[in-house]
Amino acid sequence: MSTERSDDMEELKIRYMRRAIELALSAKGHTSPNPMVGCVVVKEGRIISEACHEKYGEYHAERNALLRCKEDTAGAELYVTLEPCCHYGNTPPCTEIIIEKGIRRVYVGSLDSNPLVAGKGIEILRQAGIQVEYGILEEECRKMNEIFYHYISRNTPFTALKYAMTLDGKIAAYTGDSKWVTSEEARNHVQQLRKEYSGIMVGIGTVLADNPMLNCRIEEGVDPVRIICDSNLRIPMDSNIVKTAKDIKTIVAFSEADGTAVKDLSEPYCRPDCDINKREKLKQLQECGITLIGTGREPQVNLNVLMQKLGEMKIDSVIIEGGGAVNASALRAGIVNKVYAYIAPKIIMGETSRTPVGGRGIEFMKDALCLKHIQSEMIGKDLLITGYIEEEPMK
Ligand code: AOF
Ligand code: ZN
Repeated sequence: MSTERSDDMEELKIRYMRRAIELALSAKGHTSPNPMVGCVVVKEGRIISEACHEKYGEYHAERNALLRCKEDTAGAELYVTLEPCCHYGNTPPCTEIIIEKGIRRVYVGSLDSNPLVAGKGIEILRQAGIQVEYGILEEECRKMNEIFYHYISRNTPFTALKYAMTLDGKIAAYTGDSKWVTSEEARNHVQQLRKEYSGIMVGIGTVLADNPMLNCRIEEGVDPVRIICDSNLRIPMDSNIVKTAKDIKTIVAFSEADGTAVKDLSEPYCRPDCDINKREKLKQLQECGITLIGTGREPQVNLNVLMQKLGEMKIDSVIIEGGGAVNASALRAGIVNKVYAYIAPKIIMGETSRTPVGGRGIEFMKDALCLKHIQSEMIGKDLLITGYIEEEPMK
């Protein structure tokens, strides 16, 4: 084959995979805890069908594309952003329908690290005489499913810390006024993130100070599960969170220090030495539709225990939106994987004005948490810096 021709083919593969990625991303916020996957079927240099995995529990991208195809698929090529599955889950294996429909060649973006698949999907296709090539736009395919790749191998949520601060590192004026640090564009960007993450977590301090809703206020948005870290059950019964808990799934995580314990949602949910007020508060919160998670007898919510429990509840990702105390605890506990820092070109001064991460802090610069794979972009007038943290608790 001439070099020119093979260059053209490489270009085509990239073009079709790019289209498959686009399709995958169109289902953002609807597939959790499954990955986003897109698929394109090509015959004689023409796309004859395309689809994505639209919703958790429903058909996968390949099955959708092949079933919806109006033309004969025999001898066609299939582009898919993730290795086709070969197991019976909510749906039958994609490898089966790919073989059945006479596909000649399969191009895969990234391998699936679900232990039920992990290379076996490709092997089965090859055994059936189908040519398989993988690794096309691999990095992009992996990155778009960073939540899935984390969750499938650890069973705890992929966790991001998000904050917005001024150029001099403050999240509010000394009076506590924080409306607004960043521009409308940046705040809309945060709404998009809320659609991508299954859970949103704040500390009780934020609930008491701002009385937030923590919902997703964009068109076709999906509300994340709200998670409040409230060691001593201080959340007001008339707060927006409690008042809307019947409509938006809400979890309150608390400390079982004085004998409180929630085993399940039926009584008795307290140990005999539980403080009577706490017992009453738990009952009231439960009646409002709130799920209660006790994380052990330490005085503060144990974030590692909480993450395990959230993982068991199929919450594959959490975005932490402060305040400073929870942010610091999360970093100390080593549960933060990614940071989104929005920086507004404003200077507000004030020694006592609050900063995004509180806590005791570190003693020496050499102990700083360092981020890697840093990226930056302007969102309107504000700068967004993202980066990843090694999964190790701080000393
Ligand atoms: C694919 N194409 O579009 C997706 C795949 O419970 P199930 O049946 O939905 O299976 C979920 C698993 O299947 C998920 O963990 C991942 O390994 C794979 N997802 N595979 O071939 C798709 N969404
Ligand atoms: Zn599948």
